Amino acid sequence: MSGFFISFEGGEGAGKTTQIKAVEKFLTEKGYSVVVTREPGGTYGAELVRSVILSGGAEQYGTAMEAILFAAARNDHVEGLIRPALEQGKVVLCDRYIDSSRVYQGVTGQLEPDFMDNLERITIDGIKPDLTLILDIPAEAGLARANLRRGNEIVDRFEKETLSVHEQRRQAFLRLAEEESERCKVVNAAQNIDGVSKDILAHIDVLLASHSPKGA
Ligand code: Z5A
Repeated sequence: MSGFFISFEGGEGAGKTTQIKAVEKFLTEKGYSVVVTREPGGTYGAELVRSVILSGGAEQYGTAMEAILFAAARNDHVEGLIRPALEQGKVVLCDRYIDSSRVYQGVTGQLEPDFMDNLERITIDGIKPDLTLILDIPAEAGLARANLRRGNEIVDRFEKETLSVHEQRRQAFLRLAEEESERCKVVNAAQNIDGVSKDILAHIDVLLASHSPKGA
């Protein structure tokens, strides 16, 4: 693998999509070939699964089934888009990845750690991010941003959950960052957009200093 893989994680409205655009511009200007993608989704099949899950269509089958659907979408995404892009020396910027499954299905979905670990191992087959940026913001503030942006559109399967569940997820992301501190960097996402970008780009500079993809 000669490219880089960077994932962006955090709760609703943390600013992942906004910051990915800034990072894409920064890296493209430096001459990197950048692929922006998201989960669930990123390939034709995974986008189909996305609409089933986020509409709430799979909720009736239980959390384990939803975890399996996220994993199926992820496997298609990894093999159809992420692995080939990394092999071509590209930089992949992904809006959510394994840590979202660990937090949403594993922690707040209360699925067995062994089940989650095995599912992840089989699904990603070695494709782990080089850097994961965890955008941290109090759940209430993130939801307020997401609500403002959504306007009259209906809330999705996960947004509709209680504030306390959203806050548990925030704490779970922070614990994960402590457990995998080499890979995961926490960024204060409650700052203004430029302040968040500045902190993110500082982490990316460190990554660039230690790697040099073929495509650059
Ligand atoms: N999910 C899961 O359960 N398991 C999994 O394995 C995976 C996912 C992969 C996908 O939702 C859902 O699937 C997600 C988890 C679950 N739960 N939900 N809901 P999604 O992709 O549709 O949505 P999201 O990932 O939660 O993203 P989001 O709500 O769109 O938030 P965001 O991308 O982090 O934020 P944004 O769109 O960049 O910004 C939101 C608004 O805030 C927007 O108007 C911005 O202009 C504004 N903004 C952004 N940054 C700032 C700052 N710094 N200050 C002020 N305003 C800002």
